[in-house]
Amino acid sequence: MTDALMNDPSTHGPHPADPLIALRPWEAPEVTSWGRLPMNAVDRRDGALVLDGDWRFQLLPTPEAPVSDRWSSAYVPGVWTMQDTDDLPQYTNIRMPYTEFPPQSPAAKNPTGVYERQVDVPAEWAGRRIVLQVGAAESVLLVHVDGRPVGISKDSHLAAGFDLSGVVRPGERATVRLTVVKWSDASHIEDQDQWWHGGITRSVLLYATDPLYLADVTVRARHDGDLRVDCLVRDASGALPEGWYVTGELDGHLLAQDIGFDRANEEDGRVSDFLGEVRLHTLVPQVRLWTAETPELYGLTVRLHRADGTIADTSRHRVGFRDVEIVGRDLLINGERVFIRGVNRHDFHPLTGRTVSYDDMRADLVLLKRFGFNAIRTAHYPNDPSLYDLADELGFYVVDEADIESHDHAHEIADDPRYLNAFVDRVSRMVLRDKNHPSVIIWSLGNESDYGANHDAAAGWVRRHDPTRPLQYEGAAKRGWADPGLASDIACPMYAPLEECVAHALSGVQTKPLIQCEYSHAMGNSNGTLADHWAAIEATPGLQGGFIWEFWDHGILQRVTDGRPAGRGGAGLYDNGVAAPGHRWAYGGDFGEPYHDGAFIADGIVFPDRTPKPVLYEHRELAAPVRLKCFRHEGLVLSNHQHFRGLEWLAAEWELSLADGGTLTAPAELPDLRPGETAVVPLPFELPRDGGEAWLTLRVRTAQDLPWAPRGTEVCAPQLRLRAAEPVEESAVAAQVEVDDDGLLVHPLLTVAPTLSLWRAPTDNDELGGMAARWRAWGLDTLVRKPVSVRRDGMSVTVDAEYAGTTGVVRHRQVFTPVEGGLRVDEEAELPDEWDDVARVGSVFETVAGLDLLEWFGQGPWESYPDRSAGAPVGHHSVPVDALFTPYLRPQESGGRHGVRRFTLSAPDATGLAVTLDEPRQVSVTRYRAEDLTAAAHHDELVPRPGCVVHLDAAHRGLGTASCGPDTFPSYLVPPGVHRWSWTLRAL
Ligand code: IPT
Repeated sequence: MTDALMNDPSTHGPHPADPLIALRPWEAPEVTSWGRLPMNAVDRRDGALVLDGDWRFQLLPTPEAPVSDRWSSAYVPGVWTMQDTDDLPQYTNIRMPYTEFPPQSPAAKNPTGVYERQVDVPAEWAGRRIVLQVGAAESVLLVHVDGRPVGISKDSHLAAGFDLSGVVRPGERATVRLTVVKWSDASHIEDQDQWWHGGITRSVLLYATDPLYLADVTVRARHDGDLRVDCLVRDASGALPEGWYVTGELDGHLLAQDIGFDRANEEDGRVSDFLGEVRLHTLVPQVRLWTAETPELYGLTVRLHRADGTIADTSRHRVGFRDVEIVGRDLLINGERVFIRGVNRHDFHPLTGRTVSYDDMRADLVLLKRFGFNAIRTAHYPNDPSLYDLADELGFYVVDEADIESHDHAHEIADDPRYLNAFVDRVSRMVLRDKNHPSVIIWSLGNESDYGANHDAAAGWVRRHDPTRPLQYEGAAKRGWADPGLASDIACPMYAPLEECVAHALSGVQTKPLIQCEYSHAMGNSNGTLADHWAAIEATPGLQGGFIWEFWDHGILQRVTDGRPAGRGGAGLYDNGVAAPGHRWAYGGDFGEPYHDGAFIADGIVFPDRTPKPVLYEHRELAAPVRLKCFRHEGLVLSNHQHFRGLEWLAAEWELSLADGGTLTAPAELPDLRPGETAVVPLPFELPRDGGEAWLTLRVRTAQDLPWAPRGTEVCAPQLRLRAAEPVEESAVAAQVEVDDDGLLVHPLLTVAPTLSLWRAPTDNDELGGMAARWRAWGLDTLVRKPVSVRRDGMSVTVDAEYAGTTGVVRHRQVFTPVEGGLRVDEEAELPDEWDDVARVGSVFETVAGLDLLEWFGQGPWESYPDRSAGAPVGHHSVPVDALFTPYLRPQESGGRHGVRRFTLSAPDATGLAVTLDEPRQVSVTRYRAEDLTAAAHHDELVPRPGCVVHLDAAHRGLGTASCGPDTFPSYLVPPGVHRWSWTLRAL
């Protein structure tokens, strides 16, 4: 290639002779980069030219296809798969979207985006070192400036810097071309369970430094106040000038140069001047420690001076003093064994696909804080840099995970020497970028990539470079939770059955903290048994928590009309978890992908618009910083269940809920308790003699405005039962109960009479766990009712019926008895022994239209199920019927309320019906029959019925997490045999 050709910005390229193309770096795993600057922890965002915005763009069918002069435009940062190209998002979990073996990619179809724009290089930058930084590009980035090849980078989730000092001229205009190849050798190690995209997903910057610059700053801040700052100084000329020096200042307090460090390096007599290394040091007296509960940060400024004292470069850091260590089988933060209440988080957005703004990330973390989370695993790659700043500031423990997942070809790649570079490159660059964040407490080598020599190589690098943090890797841990020789300091299984975890902790052979890297799979209506997990974790030394899978439902906002992603224009076209009319949340297959993994991408604790799912309230309660226990008759026992702080940041109020007497409140004084301490406090209320069942709740709220919650935000609501319900006998009165010839109740408020239901619209857990298939095989979804006899016995009518499935018959009896103001229904169903695990046993009926408000006494107000009800306190609740339903992306059983004692369903004019149950029961009131939900694939396909579909369940199966992980526990199953339940129905 001639110089003239290379320098001509108008050249249509990449020219075939372009070395960046000719080398075919997209199928060379050994090539992780070329011309790329070393990663470091100096933040250059301040003062940089931000090159975000519309770039000239064209999408080529392959990287070698000629670039034409037909440009469209694309927004940077952004993926082209969400921006009106023909290359649409595709979702696969484990399998690669193509059949080529690593390191190959599809030769004939490899979408390649060419981004180009002019940049005016500021004239003031004359004499300075000029760097282009591409925040992230997937999966291979090729950089040209003015037609000249500048560099190559791989790793779709880390930035790449390129020195343009000799390439661009200050005061002149340069043409920057970023070519992004979608499929490459690197795709095989970026096979994470998420949408496949192509593009530039984080900001592009151009910045300048003095020729003499801080190449890196490494901060070590220990919990004894010891602060060490290692600085790496470089000069663009290669040789360092004479006389430079570095100063540091921590919140106004000057750091000293560590002479010992200089002396230790003195051997060749030239020390720091030659090596460009210098260490600053200080000891901070009475240091305020950083923890997730107390995210205390100090401001550090590092200045690099020229010999004449003038400042050549400055780097600012926020420092958190804290220690992480493993002692025995405990992970300790500042010497304390902490519980890890974590979640796995992807960089996801329903409009951009992958690009997340600072405000988005802040909203994610604020929400997690409000719901009691204290930890994040950056599944499965380094997240956007701001995430770590926010985690430092708001208080989260972070497991920082490298961008390595070779799921489909895990075994081949883990030991493939061609990929050795990539493993070490990805892990080391993550560590170099994120090492100064106090929030990062553990490094992770990646996810689901088997275990091989490549992992050990990367682990070796980390252990040497950063001995201050443990590292983990699930693929290694799985070879033996206690084996000290493996590349994991944590036993970090995924979806391990709770009993196995407990058994390991009790076995006497445990050597490492057990913290599940993934557990409690949140797909659809899920997260059953979370409370059982936490009861075991808190009671069992050796267990320290885990990371729920996962934060997001990755539903992409899609226009139903043309099937395309709504993209950035879709802002505001969703509300409360639901897409606006004409739109839906797309999951796998919705973009016509030939291979996909369906709704498995919708497995988060929040909807795609970050609307919380009911499980969050469960989690919030399980993480409660204040707990309440009865203490005989002397009063109540309050405890501080935090690790590091008192209760001074909280305010509380007592609430007494009486089944038959409304709700009383009284101010509460929180005692001064250190972590782990308890105090006995007197009962705040004289319990009235009347009022029936009585529950005492402590509503705990934030006492001041906090960075993550305004004052008054509820933090938890621990509850105790003070008095049980008395059984009520409803005696028969002289009145008529009307049933038709088939024995079906005729009632003016019901459009469909109560019948037996054993079926629920399968949840994702029911489907993927195989339960739904069994239920269908038994015919539970198509039971055929056959009346056997209808007998009048005094005032009562007894209706016997049989419900036939394909493999058995249920005998069902309903006895209707008139009672004061209405009727009582006593029901009995006998299930055959073979039907040993059904979804529910109960009654279902439908009401007239217009009954739009549900008011109940029982658990609530949010959705709850038998194995997910710890966060739904008993009380008087009132919710519009339409708001009871949780709009899971793939319709399924939804909207249930556990522990309901009685309810009314009313119209605005206060007419309606009242139901009283014999015991606290699972109840659901929705606009949909189970069959409506079963038939729909997306929420927008559901057509609400005018009346309400009401289920009253004698027994309802737990939810479990069987879509990926253990099913619910046996105690939450619905057993065969006889079930009995009674209820009364009255008109209001
Ligand atoms: C595990 C993956 O690590 C995670 O990315 C996600 O796919 C999750 O499962 C399920 O949603 S791997 C699985 C094979 C246990």
